Amino acid sequence: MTATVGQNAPTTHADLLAWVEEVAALTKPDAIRWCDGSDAEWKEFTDHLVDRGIATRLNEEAKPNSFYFRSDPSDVARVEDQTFICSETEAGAGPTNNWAAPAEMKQTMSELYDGCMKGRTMFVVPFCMGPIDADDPKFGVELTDSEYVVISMKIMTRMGADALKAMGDDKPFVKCIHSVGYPLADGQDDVAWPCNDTKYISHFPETREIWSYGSGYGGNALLGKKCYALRIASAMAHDEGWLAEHMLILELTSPEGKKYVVCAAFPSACGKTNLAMLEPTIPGWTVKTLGDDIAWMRFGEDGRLYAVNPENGFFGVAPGTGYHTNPNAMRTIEAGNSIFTNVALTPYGDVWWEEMTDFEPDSLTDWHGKPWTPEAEVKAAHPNSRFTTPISQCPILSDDFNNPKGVPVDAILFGGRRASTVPLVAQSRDWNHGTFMGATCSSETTAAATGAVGVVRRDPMAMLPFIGYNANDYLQHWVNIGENAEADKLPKIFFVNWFRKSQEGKFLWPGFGENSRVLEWIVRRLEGDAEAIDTPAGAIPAEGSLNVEGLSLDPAKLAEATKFDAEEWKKELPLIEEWFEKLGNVPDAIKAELDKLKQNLA
Ligand code: SAT
Ligand code: MN
Repeated sequence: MTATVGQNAPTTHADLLAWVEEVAALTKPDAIRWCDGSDAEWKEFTDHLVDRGIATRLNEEAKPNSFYFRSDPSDVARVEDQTFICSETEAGAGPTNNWAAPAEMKQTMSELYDGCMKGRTMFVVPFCMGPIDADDPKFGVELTDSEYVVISMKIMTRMGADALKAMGDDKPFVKCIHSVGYPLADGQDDVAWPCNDTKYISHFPETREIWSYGSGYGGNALLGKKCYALRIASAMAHDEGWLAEHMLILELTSPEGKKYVVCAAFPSACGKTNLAMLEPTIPGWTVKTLGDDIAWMRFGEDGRLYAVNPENGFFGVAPGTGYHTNPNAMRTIEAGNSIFTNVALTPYGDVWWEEMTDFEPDSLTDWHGKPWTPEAEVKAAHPNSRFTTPISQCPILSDDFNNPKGVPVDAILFGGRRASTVPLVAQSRDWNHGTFMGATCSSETTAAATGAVGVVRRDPMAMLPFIGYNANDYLQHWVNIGENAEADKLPKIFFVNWFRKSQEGKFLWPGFGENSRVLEWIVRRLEGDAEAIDTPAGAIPAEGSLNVEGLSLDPAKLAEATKFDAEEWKKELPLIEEWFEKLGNVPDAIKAELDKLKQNLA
């Protein structure tokens, strides 16, 4: 084993070699394979997966070079109960994360890892989050026993030989260990989706390590994504003075040809991927996308914040994605080279999911592998079924996607799904008020999740499950970023709510492409040429300042969608207070914003 690691390894990085050897000694794989991320390797792995019946090759005409997987029905989403921040102290993980002492968690997981890769190959997957030619590239290496993970990492990150080469002999990297937890005895047949009932997704923020066990799915297993690019990176960002955020990045060009960059954070089920790839309905405006999920924002030499998308692909929720909601996502997928998980399969060898088309196909194979017809009482695709697709295929990808310096951010949006209270758009007075908007970010639960519908949940900066340290320290970090920067160079912060409803329970605002009108108002505000009314909740569009030309919307509805209602906000106060009590140690600067809100409402 030692010889395999040392002599055939395509690197002389001593720390990496020693760690691979150590993990192999513990997990005891049959073989070790260093992955180079090449197309030949993709072909070899996907052929092998198809030959063993683990993946289905989709029809080449419909989805070239694309593959379909069905997970174990129990392994379909992130497992937040089993996700841990193992900081040195419990306070380090804060009131919003599960905590375990690092040594104890390592003991527990080492027992699970002992021999867990028997009968399998351990793949060594070097990757870089963000452009490899960045000033300070952020490397990682994932050791995994899942080929599904390897091919997914090829789509989602800059993975393979180039990343390994750039790591040189001694560049630091995040050590990511992943096992599905399903060793194979001699001669034992594999299953289509190996996993284990016992699952742990553990993060060690101080030592920049991630240990994952028992799941093959998405954010539990593709460790570059939420685990690294948000939880570990948020801890790095805290130490290094930047921001790692759960935000899309889009570039908006006005009819005058001026470019603006907007980053936006939304809790799940608010249409974040759709906004990232929006097709504006207003003439002369264009949107290009840089990312749909994660933004790393660092200060440039000019004192402005520059955003980079650390990822290299989209891992999007399939149901609800169609030509009517997100044509650019559809075009990205159609180019092929993609992976589909837990969607439905058509007799033609293509994929389908709810709301992809405005009709339901006559017959499908559902995500359980069972025959399905429109009469069926179950959904054909799992609500959290996914497409994994290269961002380079997105027809509206920004030219700056690979720019190692990133793009200067003009505006930050926080959003949520609220039937009442929160206006369509409001601009914060300043950075701390904007941070308060982010800290109190809330959304109503939808039928997509289990539990009661319509319950308001707080989700600070849409980061609740992704803050890799104490949430109060995270909010303080946002305040510090504002204190250490020149106010006029910082992005302006806005709050948006596409989901306000009338008394009759109907959406007041049409949403989707029409949200470009709100983006227009936002950039007009940046230019100082859109009129607003100051309210305790921020500056909202003055009558006539939101461009509704060509939109057939009842003016009374528009007024209701955009209005500030003091009575509604008075009811919001105790909810915010309750949330701050839960957090326990909210920064003074943010508490001061709550006091201001109270005074202004009185
Ligand atoms: O599974 S992921 O964490 O990658 C996606 C999500 O749940 O937001
Ligand atoms: Mn996300």
